[in-house]
Amino acid sequence: MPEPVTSVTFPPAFLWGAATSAYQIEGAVREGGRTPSIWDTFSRTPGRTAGGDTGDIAVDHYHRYREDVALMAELGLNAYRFSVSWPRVQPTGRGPAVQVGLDFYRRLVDELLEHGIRPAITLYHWDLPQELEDAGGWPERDTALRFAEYARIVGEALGDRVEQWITLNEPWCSAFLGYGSGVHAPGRTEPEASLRAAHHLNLAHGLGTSALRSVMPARNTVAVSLNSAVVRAVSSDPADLAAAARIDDLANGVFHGPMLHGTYPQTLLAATSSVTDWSYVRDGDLRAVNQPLDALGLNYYTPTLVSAAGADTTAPRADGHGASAHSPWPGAADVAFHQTPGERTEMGWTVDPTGLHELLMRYTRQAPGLPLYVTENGAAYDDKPDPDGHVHDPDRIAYLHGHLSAVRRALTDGADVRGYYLWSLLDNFEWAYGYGKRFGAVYVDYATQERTPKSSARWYAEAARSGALPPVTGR
Ligand code: IFM
Repeated sequence: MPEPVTSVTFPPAFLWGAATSAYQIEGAVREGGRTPSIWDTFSRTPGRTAGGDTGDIAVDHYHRYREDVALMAELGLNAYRFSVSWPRVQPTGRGPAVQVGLDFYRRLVDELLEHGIRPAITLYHWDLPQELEDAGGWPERDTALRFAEYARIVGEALGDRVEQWITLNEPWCSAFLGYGSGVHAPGRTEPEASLRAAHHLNLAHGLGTSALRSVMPARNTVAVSLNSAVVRAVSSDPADLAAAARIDDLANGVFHGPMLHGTYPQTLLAATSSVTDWSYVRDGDLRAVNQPLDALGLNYYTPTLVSAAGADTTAPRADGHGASAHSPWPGAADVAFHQTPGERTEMGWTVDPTGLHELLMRYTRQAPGLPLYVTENGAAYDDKPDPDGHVHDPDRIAYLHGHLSAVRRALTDGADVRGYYLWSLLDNFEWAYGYGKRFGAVYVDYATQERTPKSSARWYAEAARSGALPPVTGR
């Protein structure tokens, strides 16, 4: 249900953006000296992605970036969050950069700036160079050191023209879907390795932040984008509350603990002690991870509902992170996941804007004074053009209205939210789901690569233009 419109409008400086990531949109995987990332390898492995889909062509943004920037300008967006492909810039994950790769991003940034759109760079959105995975991947400490070198290279090349920087996107997915449940690249199912990966992603964030700051103008900002979970218990039974606290540690505390407070939660260390001894956390690591941040990025889609494993509940079981015989939650075999009641998107994720408000207020309390950005929020629906070629997506409009209303309510309640990036600008490669799930505000015909703004894109453009939310129509 959309929240009622109030008289509160968004601040004039609010960023109305859209987000994408390199492997999901660029294509051109063999051009300019780019080498395979773990997602190239994973998606080419039979059975790993729906329909065997890969990002080989994706939506061909590498060749069509000018058209895509023009589209953003036409929609009146004033910010664009994209990621740099590590194997396009530093193919082996070590050593000197490839100029052609850096030049692509320089051209993209210049095009954005010419159109008055503020670029925000994410350095790592899951496309680890395959050579680094062959050397052990994120469970290995060296990968964090390699990331810092890569961060310095990109910071040096683009720090003069890009002010907003994000080290990692959703490290939870990299660690626990990549090395735990295996539904993401590299597809490993090793609980101990997933916790090692989490620590080395934290270290990469800290070392990368320092590397960026050592080469960039002081005015630039550095943040991280976390998919912090809004974890709710099915009841106030102490066992269910304990299950929720356990998942909160594994989804949130494992990253924001060291990043914001310089420590892992004691409860996390205790709950995972049968899986790992955490001996890879070396002296000085937590200080290195705990760099002061300029902002925090939050990605939100749906809340997470849990109970104690044996709880007597009728809520259907699902954790929303894809089918696997292996759990992405190390040390939490005694927790059960449930489908939150209510309307769902094409991903099966429940639409619940109250979770976004809760998340923004949580970090307002937990990190007072730290500016917040919603760096991803959006929904997949089964969009299709009508006979006239128009794509009407009133459900997405309602989703955006509900979630932007929640942002606005958080602003009223004192959260310092500076901007919102809709996921996603374009329909694109939705990882293990392939091209079957459409998150774009702009429809892409994958056969012709033709772009058609959906009605939600027009709705969002009007919100960006006016700084207030138009009503939801057409449902
Ligand atoms: O498509 C992804 C994105 O890459 C990371 N956050 C969630 C999105 C939707 O699943």
